[in-house]
Parts: sequence; structure tokens; C-alpha cells
Amino acid sequence: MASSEAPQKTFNLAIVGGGIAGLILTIALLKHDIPLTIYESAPHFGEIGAGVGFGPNASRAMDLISPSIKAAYEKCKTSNQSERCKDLFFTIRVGDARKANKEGVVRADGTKVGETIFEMPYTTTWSRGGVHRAHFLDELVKLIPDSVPKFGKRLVDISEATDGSGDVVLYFADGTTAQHSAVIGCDGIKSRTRELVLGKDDPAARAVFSGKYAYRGLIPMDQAVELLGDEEARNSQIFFGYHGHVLTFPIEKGKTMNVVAFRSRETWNDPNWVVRTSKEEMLSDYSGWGPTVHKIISAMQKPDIWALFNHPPAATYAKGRICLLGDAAHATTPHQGAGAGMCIEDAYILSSLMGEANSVEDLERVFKAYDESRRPRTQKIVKTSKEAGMLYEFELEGDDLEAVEKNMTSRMSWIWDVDLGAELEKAKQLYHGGKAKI
Ligand SMILES: Cc1cc2nc3c(=O)[nH]c(=O)nc-3n(C[C@H](O)[C@H](O)[C@H](O)COP(=O)(O)OP(=O)(O)OC[C@H]3O[C@@H](n4cnc5c(N)ncnc54)[C@H](O)[C@@H]3O)c2cc1C
Ligand SMILES: *[C@@H]1O[C@H](CO)[C@@H](O)[C@H](O)[C@H]1NC(C)=O
Ligand SMILES: *[C@@H]1O[C@H](CO)[C@@H](O)[C@H](O)[C@H]1NC(C)=O
Ligand SMILES: CC(=O)N[C@H]1CO[C@H](CO)[C@@H](O)[C@@H]1O
Repeated sequence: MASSEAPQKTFNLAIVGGGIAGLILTIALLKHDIPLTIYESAPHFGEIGAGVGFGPNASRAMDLISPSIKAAYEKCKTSNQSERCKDLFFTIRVGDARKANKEGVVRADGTKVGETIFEMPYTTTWSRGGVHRAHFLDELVKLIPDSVPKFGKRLVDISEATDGSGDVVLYFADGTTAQHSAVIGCDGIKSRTRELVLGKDDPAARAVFSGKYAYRGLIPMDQAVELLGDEEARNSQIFFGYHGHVLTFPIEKGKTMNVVAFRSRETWNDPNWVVRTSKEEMLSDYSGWGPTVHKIISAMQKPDIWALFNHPPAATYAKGRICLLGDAAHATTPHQGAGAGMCIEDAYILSSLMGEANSVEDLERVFKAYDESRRPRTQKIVKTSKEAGMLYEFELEGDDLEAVEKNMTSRMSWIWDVDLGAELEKAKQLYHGGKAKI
């Protein structure tokens, strides 16, 4: 896909990890004619069969990187809400019966458990919505030449080349090595690259339990409509409660209702972050909740528990010729639906800066400018996402529904309405040594 007129850069990059971040970054760098190789530990590219949602300006970022990414996204978009709800992020309800009085009423105006408290609109009409992860990844893979990825390559270490070039040497678990001008770690929440950038003893090197876990499951839409009615089943809902909240939204073009049911606990000791559970265990976790949530939980197929971890803030995303991007840099809880969106923004900014670089001497300056421009916004996502989870579970503003609504309706705009063009201008000024205007 590299155009033949532009001369290739004199440097050559290694990308570690071929998830959403690694693939989008690759497509973005190829647009700038930058030679690179992806090293992926798995035997092939792959994602899980769950949904992932993108906010309005994440789709704008795709368009800015490449219309073909945006096209892949539009092709895979699966969550179609009804005409009335198409501009709503979520409809908010109270799911926990312990919030209600004897009559089942949760608010002075007579609103009952399970009924709408408020609707949370998007603040812009840019394209947004969920995709099936595996389908989206498959579409991205089609945009990458076969010569770019190398599979079965688990990175274990990185060192500086001894030939005086300043290059990095990557060491893989299969005993092979590779030499590149620089490396970008897109190796996800359990990133080895992150350990190498921050140092193994840095407490920020590894993710920590966020205090919440989630049951994830699917319900065929016909059954969901039978249980909840058309309006509630086909549109995105959040049910708030004490130390728990439940999310439902349509996927697979409205054929399936996706459920993510969250609960809180202090610690997570199982070395596995995803464990099988039983329906009984799940139901007892929501005793005290209202009939709607019980119906949803009872109907979930094949429930898994996912422990939710996130990264403590890293002091930097770059060290010498190594740099972190996506979850490797800033893995977050999912409560603002913005983790994957941040990967795309990262890829846009880093690839555009790379496009300005002429030689290997420029690479460290690119990484520095990228780090400075992306770190504050992406670390704010991790922090506010954790707060959002607490807000939905009456742990931030308590169970004062007015305060909860006020907080919720004003917390997403800075994520959705970002002016990425202006962000890039600031990053370019940092790169070229000028003082960034805030
Ligand atoms: C429950 C849940 C729900 C979410 N929902 C949303 C949502 O609705 N919207 C949203 O925007 N975000 C969401 N997110 C966040 C989103 O899933 C992530 O931000 C995104 O998938 C991260 O992509 P990535 O490419 O950085 O990492 P990953 O997808 O983890 O990819 C890392 C890749 O690196 C490879 N790898 C790992 N280690 C090595 C190594 N040593 N050597 C070589 N290769 C290696 C892995 O095999 C993998 O392919 C959610 C997250 C969770 C947990
Ligand atoms: C979603 O799209 C499907 C297929 O295009 C359609 O059959 C269905 O009615 C749509 N659902 C809603 C709620 O608009
Ligand atoms: C929401 O709560 C967070 C955390 O307490 C706070 O920083 C923020 O200012 C609140 N927002 C509003 C609009 O109340
Ligand atoms: C509401 C909106 O569209 N916000 C921003 C989305 O991103 C574009 C481009 O970066 C901005 O111009 C918009 O202001």
C-alpha cells in the first residue's frame, strides 16, 4: 500500500503486538511509507468474540489515519439502536431494589426500580457505536501486506545493538533475534515492553486490580425482547446499584443483546483474569436487585468472570528507542468505553510525527513529543474511567441520583469532543522544539 513515489525512510521499526493498537499503528505508518515488522506472540492475529465500542471522535481518528480503517469500522458496526435512541449513549435506570422505598419508588417523582432515571445523549453526531472485535480485526488484517507480520514471536528482552548503530535488538522466546532502529510496544495490558521501559521494580510496570470484576454474556435478541420489551432490549441501558452495575447493548446488527454485569470487591488473587462461573453464583451476587436485572442475569448464556485491571500512571511512555502505545502504555477499565479509542488516537499522533522524521537521529525526539502530548490525556482516561465505575455503583456521589446525573452528563465531552487536529499541531510543535500553546 506504500506509494511508490515517496522515498522510504532510512529507519526501520519493530512493532511488538498485533492487537487493535498494533494493527492500526501499522496501517498508519505504512501510509507514511515507513518500513516495519510486526512481531506477534500468537500463531495468528486474533481477537475475542465480544463487542467493543468507539466514541464519536475515535471514528474521526480512524478517518484521519485512513479512510480504509473507517470503512472497515463502518462495515463491522453492529450496535444499531432504534430511531428514537440513536443519539443516546445509554439510558440510565436504577437496577438495585435496595435503593427503593416500600412502593418500589427510587425518586420523589415516582420513578420505580428499573424505570428510566435519565437519558445520556452523545454530544456530537460523529459516527460511533460498537463493533464485533474479531470481525473488525479481520478487516484491519486485510489492509496489511503479508510480508509485515511475523508470528510465534514472543518478545522477552531488548538491548542496544553492539555495532554502534544505536539500533535495538529484540530477543524472542524461540531463541531468535531481530535488529531495528526502534521498537514500539503494542503488547497490551501485560506488556513486556512496559517492564523494559519502566524497569521491573517500578510499581507502575504492572497492572493492578481495579476493584471491579464483570460477568460477560449474551442473550438472543428475541428472548431479550420477550423479557424486557422492545425498547429496553434493543437500546443501550445501564442499571445502577450499590457496588454493582449492569450494562446491556445490542450487537450483531441487533440480533443479540450483550450483557456486562459488574460487581466490586477488594482484591483479586486468582492468577487468571478470566474464570468460568455458574449461574447460581452470579445470581447470588445480585440478590437484593430488582426483577429486571434478575431476568437479565438468569438469561445469560455461558457466563465468564473478567477481573478488571488497570495501569498505575507511568512516568514516561518512552525510553531511548523504545516506546509504548495502546494498552501497553495506559490500560484502563472499560467504564467510559474509551480504551480502544485511545489506541487509535495514539496511532494517529505517533504515525504523523514519524512522518515528519527524516532519520534515525529524529526517532527519540518523536517518542518524546508523542509521550508529552499523549500521556496527560490517556492517564486522565484511566483515572476518570475508574471514577465512572464508582459513580455507577453509588461509590462516588453516593446514591444521590441528582448528583450522579449531574456528574455523569458532564464527564464524557472531553473524551468525545477532542480536536485531534489541534492535538497533533501541539505534538508537532513539541517535536520541532517550539513551545506548545495550550
Ligand atoms: C471488559 C472490557 C471491555 C472493554 N470495552 C471497551 C469499549 O467498549 N471501548 C473501548 O474503546 N475499549 C474497551 N476496552 C479496552 C480495549 O479492549 C483495549 O483498550 C484494546 O483492546 C487494547 O488493544 P491493544 O492492541 O493495545 O492490546 P491487546 O488487544 O491486548 O493486544 C496486544 C497484542 O500483543 C500480543 N503480545 C502480548 N505480549 C507479547 C509479547 N511479549 N511479544 C509479542 N506479542 C505480544 C498479544 O498476543 C496481542 O495480540 C475494554 C476492555 C475490557 C477489559
Ligand atoms: C438493526 O438493523 C437490522 C438489520 O439492518 C434491522 O433488521 C433492525 O430492525 C435494526 N434494529 C433497530 C432497532 O433499528
Ligand atoms: C464528578 O466526580 C469527580 C470525582 O469526584 C469530580 O472530580 C468531578 O468534578 C465531578 N464532576 C461533576 C460535574 O460533578
Ligand atoms: C463535536 C466534535 O465534532 N468535536 C471534534 C471532533 O474532532 C474534530 C476533529 O478533530 C473537531 O474539529 C471537533 O471539534
